[in-house]
Amino acid sequence: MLELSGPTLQPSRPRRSRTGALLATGAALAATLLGAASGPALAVPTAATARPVAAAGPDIPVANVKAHLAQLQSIATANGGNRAHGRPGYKASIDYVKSKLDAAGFTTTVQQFTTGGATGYNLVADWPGGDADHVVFAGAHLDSVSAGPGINDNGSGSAGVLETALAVAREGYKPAKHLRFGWWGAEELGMRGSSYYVNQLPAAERGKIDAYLNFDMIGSPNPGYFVYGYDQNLKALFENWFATKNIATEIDTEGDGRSDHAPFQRVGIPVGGLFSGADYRKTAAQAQKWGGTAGQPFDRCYHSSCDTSANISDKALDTNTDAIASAVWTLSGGTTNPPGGKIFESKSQLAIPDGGAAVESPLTVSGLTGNAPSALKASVDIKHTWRGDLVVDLVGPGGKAYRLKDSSGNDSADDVVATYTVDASGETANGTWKLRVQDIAAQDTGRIDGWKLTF
Ligand code: DTR
Ligand code: CA
Ligand code: ZN
Ligand code: ZN
Repeated sequence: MLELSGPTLQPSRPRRSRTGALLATGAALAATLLGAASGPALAVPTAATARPVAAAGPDIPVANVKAHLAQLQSIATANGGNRAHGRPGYKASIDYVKSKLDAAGFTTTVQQFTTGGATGYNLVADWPGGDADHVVFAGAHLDSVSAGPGINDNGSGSAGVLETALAVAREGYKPAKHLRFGWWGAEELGMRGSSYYVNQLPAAERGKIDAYLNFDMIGSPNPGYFVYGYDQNLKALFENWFATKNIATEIDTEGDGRSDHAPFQRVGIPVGGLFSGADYRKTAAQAQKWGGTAGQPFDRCYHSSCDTSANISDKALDTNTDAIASAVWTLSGGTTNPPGGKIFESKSQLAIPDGGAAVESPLTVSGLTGNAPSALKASVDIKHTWRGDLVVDLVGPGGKAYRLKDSSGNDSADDVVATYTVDASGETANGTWKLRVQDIAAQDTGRIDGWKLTF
């Protein structure tokens, strides 16, 4: 008996009559096999109408946000200690953020302008799709002061907005409204970059922006939780989110006109945003509700050389970034497909080499959002004598193999017609899935007749 090295080597088995094997019907076999899976034998769920559900924002891993801050710190360190307008560290910061967005599939635009005798750069990134007449816009200034690396002011806001944008791509999110993200230059000179952007924007385009959300200092080491109070709906959106986290908020009264929301507000665009505090001192009452140190500034390194990657409250950064994601998802009105509604099927036949290499039957999944469900159903129809020869795997778009069936040398029954349930929540739903089958023992042969996935 020729055995191949493979998933598991089968002990030699006595030859059996090819016609003498007990042939069970597919349904009875599936009933037998479904001990390995859940759900009724061969029950193929009807394609229930997918009921869109409001998509809540994902939790943004703060480690990802801090990784961006580490990059911005490295950039400042390599460029004279800052990322200020007109200095090489700023352009390097723009290049970093742009590279991440380009790789994630955003349409990016770098807008040049001149101020203070130097060239400045704005970076605007559009997520393809959504209603172009209704734009949800989130932004942050990317420049620092020349005195330091500007990790809290405003690497924190820039990184929080960046990671939210990357999460949109990672989740394959399909917003109803169009999503746009911006990183502004020369804010420290007086909102020069964002002012240039708004001034250059035709009135018709300004009218399409339903909301501009600004994030300037969201990781202050002695943090407060301040919400912009200019637009009542956007204020309430953030206040309600923080209330679900049992975090009391205050209205930001320090920042009036002091960041990049101001140019948008001046032309009548609804603005909102978050702020964790700068050089003002935390009161005893604020320390009572937020923790931290009363009598000390929210950020003692504001506009100083010590505004480094050590000058960050991870908790404030994490909480505020999750708030950004929630606001972006909520305002853009996207949906995700509920599990159990969408079926993708391959009816292609594929011969399985006898005692040979594994074969793979591909199946393209598209039009879904987010990740696959934790109870993804894979239904297979494999005609093959002596099914004990077969090893069957589901391979996700990311390349991970999920074992559906091991070889079982003495299992002399024919055919594998079964539905398996796998936790594929680590995979994106969209992409090319594969059914991988290997016959690891010579003599008995067969083919894949078809297979399907139910999300
Ligand atoms: N203008 C921002 C920081 C900032 C935003 N709101 C306030 C209020 C009080 C002091 C500073 C700020 C900057 O310096 O980049
Ligand atoms: Ca988080
Ligand atoms: Zn500043
Ligand atoms: Zn700032």
